[in-house]
Amino acid sequence: MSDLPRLWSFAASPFAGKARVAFAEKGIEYELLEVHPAKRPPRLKELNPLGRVPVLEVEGALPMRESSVICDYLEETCPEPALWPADPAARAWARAWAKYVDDGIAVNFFLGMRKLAFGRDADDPEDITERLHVIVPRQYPRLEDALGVHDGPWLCGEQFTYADVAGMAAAVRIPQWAPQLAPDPAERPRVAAWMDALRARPSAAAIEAKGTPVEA
Ligand SMILES: N[C@@H](CCC(=O)N[C@@H](CS)C(=O)NCC(=O)O)C(=O)O
Repeated sequence: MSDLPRLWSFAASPFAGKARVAFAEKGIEYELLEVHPAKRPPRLKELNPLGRVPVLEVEGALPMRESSVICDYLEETCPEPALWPADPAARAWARAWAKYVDDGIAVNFFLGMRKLAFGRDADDPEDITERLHVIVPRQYPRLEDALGVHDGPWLCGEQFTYADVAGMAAAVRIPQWAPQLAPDPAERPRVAAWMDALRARPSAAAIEAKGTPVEA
């Protein structure tokens, strides 16, 4: 086993994807481990009692979970390039939009896809995917306004931040998996341009990254 940080992940996970994009943006070398979402190895549960990815293992340190926490750890241990604004008020703006994108877009879009791929829970309504997916475009008007504050290209203007990293998985996967949910460039030009710009970054490739399989 190498001394590189180890990221537990699976390719379709938006939150593991967020961590993978952060590693790519920082240019940090790491080892990527791939778990099967339906067959999670016991070691993952040891590292994260919730059994969720992403989890970051660093030699000699306690395991780290929660994508935003992992991003903060990367920021603190590898400050360049900075992915949070230096100004505290701008940083607060970025943090709030990162959370909005996580909760409003990523959770609803990817949970809807997961229900489609792995089936509904017993108490889910039959149209659970549609119910989750209808929430995604409802976020676009607010995002359109937010992107207008600095006039793009990113949520904090010229600086690419974790608020943008949070949108990368959806920007890559929506056109592949549910193109009907993509923003209409005529109606939401800034959101459409933002997603185009996200997909054009080299770190977008990290959304497709699959690691070394870990058997359950
Ligand atoms: N808030 C967490 C969410 C993590 C999360 O929901 N991970 C999903 C994959 S995207 C997962 O492993 N879910 C499995 C489960 O809930 O059982 C984060 O940001 O890391």
